[in-house]
Amino acid sequence: MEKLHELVNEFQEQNLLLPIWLQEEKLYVVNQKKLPNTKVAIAIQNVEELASAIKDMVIRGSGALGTCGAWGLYLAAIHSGGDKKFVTRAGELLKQTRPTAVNLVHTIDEILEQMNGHGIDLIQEVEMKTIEILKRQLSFEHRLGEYGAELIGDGDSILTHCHSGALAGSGYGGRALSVIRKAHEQGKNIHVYVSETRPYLQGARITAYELKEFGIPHTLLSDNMSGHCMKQGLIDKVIVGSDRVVRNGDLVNKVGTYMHALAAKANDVPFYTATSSHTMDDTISNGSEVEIEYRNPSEVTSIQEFRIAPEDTQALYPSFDITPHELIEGIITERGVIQAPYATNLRKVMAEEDSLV
Ligand code: RUB
Repeated sequence: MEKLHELVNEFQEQNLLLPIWLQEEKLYVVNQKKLPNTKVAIAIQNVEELASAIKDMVIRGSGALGTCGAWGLYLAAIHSGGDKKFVTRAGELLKQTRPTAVNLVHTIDEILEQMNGHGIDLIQEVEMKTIEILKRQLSFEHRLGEYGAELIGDGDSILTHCHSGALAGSGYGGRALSVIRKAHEQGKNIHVYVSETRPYLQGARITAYELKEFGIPHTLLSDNMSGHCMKQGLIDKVIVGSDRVVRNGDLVNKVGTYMHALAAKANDVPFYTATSSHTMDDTISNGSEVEIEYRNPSEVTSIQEFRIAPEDTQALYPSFDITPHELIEGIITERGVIQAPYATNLRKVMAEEDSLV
């Protein structure tokens, strides 16, 4: 049986920016809060520490949170003394950390549902499933990247929002940046506009960092500039990631996505989301049913540690928004690019899982 350590070695030999990995029975997580100025990984010894790292945004992004689910249960399994309930409780704890990225819940449920053994069998089962999930997630990035890159023409300028890249995924390019990275590797001359993504600055700090690492030309914009740049003809396409896509094709993604999609529609710029089948939530029929995650308003009144608003200024921080499916030109997945009518076509493509994956 292949061991997780071997898989990590294999990944480390590829040109990946891994957000999380295993070393001597500890997990190491790149502290995304410190990027781009410092690249430092913190050691995680148990599931409680992993849950805190997720809540505290040390690691984030829907693909990476999915893999955290698998890594966390593996960590729990090796400390469980073969007790299934211990692993189940760890799954429950992790599920409560961030409510929006559905990948986390899907991964945990997938492992828990297949757990039958006890003792050493339990550890092996969780390890095998973790290996399967990690390989699958990475293969999704390459495949959706290839499908998405077909939409990109030589000379295109692409706007992306937030950070949908390697460190938010499995190390190649997550979702949006997998598409962009493939197009770049195919020799297409592309330029990426990066919206800074207030208040947490995922775009300015992490997307710009990754694009620099990949050698892809890019320009940083503050979030309020996209409409103007589209009107000026500077942007040919918008490609963002996705924290969740619901049954009718409505997209849940980082707050500000909706605003870019509206500007794109008004300026005839095609707007795409890059996602995977594991980010589809068929328990929800449309975006209005999704409960929006609110984070600490102090992140709006300050930029990192620097206060920008007067003391006692009230602020609001909805962390995600809903982009209605009417604004979406296509949903890029590892099974191809899905187009409207989404309610029908998403269902059709999801049902074809076995034949396509
Ligand atoms: C998640 C996040 C964005 C990405 C999703 O938010 O980064 O929504 O656009 O991209 P947070 P991906 O930073 O609050 O975790 O689909 O690659 O995860």
